[in-house]
Amino acid sequence: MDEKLLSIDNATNELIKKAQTDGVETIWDRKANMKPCPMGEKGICCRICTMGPCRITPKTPRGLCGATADVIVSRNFARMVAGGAAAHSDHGRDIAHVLHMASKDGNYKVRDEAKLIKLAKRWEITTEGRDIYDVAHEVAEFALNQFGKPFGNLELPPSLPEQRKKVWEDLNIVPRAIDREVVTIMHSTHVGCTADADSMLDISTRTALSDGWGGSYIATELSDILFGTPIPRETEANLGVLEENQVNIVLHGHEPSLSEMIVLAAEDPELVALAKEVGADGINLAGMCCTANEVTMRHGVKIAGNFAQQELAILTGAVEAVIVDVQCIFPALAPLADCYHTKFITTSPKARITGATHLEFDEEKAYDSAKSIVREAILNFKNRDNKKVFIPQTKNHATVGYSVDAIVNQLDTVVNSQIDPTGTVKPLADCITSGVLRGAAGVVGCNNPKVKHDYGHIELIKELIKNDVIVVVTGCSAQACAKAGLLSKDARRLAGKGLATVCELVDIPPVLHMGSCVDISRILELVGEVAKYLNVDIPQLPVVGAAPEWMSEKAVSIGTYVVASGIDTWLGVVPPVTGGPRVLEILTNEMENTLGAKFFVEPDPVKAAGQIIERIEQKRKALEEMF
Ligand code: SF4
Ligand code: MSK
Repeated sequence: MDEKLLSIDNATNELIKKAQTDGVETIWDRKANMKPCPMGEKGICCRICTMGPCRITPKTPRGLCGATADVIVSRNFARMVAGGAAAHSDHGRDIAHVLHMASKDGNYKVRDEAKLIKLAKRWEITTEGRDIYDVAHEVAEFALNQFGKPFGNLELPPSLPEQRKKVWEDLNIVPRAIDREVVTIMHSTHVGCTADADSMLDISTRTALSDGWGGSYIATELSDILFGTPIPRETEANLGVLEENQVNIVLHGHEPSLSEMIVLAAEDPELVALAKEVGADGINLAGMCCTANEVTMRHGVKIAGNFAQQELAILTGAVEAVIVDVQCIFPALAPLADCYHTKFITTSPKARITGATHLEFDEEKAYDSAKSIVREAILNFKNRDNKKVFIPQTKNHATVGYSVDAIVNQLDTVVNSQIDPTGTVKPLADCITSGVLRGAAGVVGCNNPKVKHDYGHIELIKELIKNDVIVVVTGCSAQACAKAGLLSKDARRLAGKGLATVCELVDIPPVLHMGSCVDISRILELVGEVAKYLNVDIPQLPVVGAAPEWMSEKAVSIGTYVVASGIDTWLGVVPPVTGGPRVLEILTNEMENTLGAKFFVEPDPVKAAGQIIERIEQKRKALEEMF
């Protein structure tokens, strides 16, 4: 591997070169010029009040108010959790509002009635003899109440093992209403409130749990009800999926309420005809970041790339529009789009960006709204400058869409044949207890230019599957795997003997695509169900989490709820907490005593894989003694 290359992905390196030729900048140019603040890196800069900013140094060990390094670091950490939990959960709330407006003749419909009924029963909502949309609206209202109910705790999903709940009860970290938890962090971190790192981290953990087992969980379940529960599908990934003779539209962001409508609109005969009229062969949709995961797992829409590649899509000169909603969108896309013909279209009042074309998506008139957005893209085809076009030829095949239901069904049909389907996680639990699979890893999260693009994800995952650890992926990690061919069934050749045998028998790739960032709730559900089946608590399972290239506040919330769920988590990028010795001690050591899991920080993915395998083997040993 050429050390000077910024990515392990050819398409990315080719387009970084094109950026130089075209005289435009990318995230990597800005990274080269940026001098990170050493205080910020350690988390010891406080801007909470205007007596500061206060920076902790040997000469100034306390802020003006007397806050210590640990107080400042823990407050900064808590605010990252609040930001992440707010983003995920507000996404969940928006989907609940969409379910609330769903109707038989409307734009949004119920696509998975069975899942709706199951959820209604769980929430004790009457289903018998009722119109399915009346049930849907009551389910939506119940979900919306989880955000702001004044009393009581969050309704926790049944996949949460009782033992785990007890741990949270004993630590007093069972989440209450989701908004309340986020607000509690903002209040507690205000000047003059919490000044105790231990307590701040407890509050952070409770808030993160309201995201993972609350807001994100709601986002996933209600999206499945509205848009269908994913099943395995074939697709392709990388910027090579863009087409020279088609109107290329890149869908980027997170919430499927927009992207689902764009998918429908792009098939509208009127718009397909318009595309032909302007000289294109058709309309080609490609996804980016989590929107890519949402639309590929439900429709097989091709994946253009992950987080770090968003500018590169515009750099191909072949994209008529980048349509975005919320989260993970570079403001840099606006000035970059000006250098090409691409229309950069924002659609959400929550994420307006200076320089972008804002076409607000109106959920009340979702289909018409989506059609006008797609029309803008089509009409822009005539402005494409062929001299500026370069579409890399790199793309790979991938199988995507492994929801929990899909995994259970797949195991059932193959392992038990159609004669004796269990409809449970028994076959998976058997593979783990027997040792055919050594364990499982959930590898998730973003790209971060502190790490060679995609290297952190791919090296780690290759090592794990080689050692018979089955891997499930979401977010930008899933797209890295799709591009690297790891989501293809052919990738079995890279797996160890046990994993390869299971993959062969069950007809799955060694790395399973489970969806977007909010769909980490699917991973929690799967792990929770296996633990319940074996009647153990989650930390007893040989299961780990990893975020090798994480960058967002959402990732901080995710890491925290994954650890609090009892799953050891490896971070490939050092979090801004190293300036707080007490905070560091709790996160990387003491949490194991209280929550049964902790954070590990290891930037080298090969070393991280070694540590993960060692940890998994320790847990296996204990588990084998039990069974
Ligand atoms: Fe400084 Fe305290 Fe204000 Fe933070 S809250 S800026 S440490 S005075
Ligand atoms: S999109 S949070 S860059 S995974 Fe969910 Fe990707 Fe990270 Fe955004």
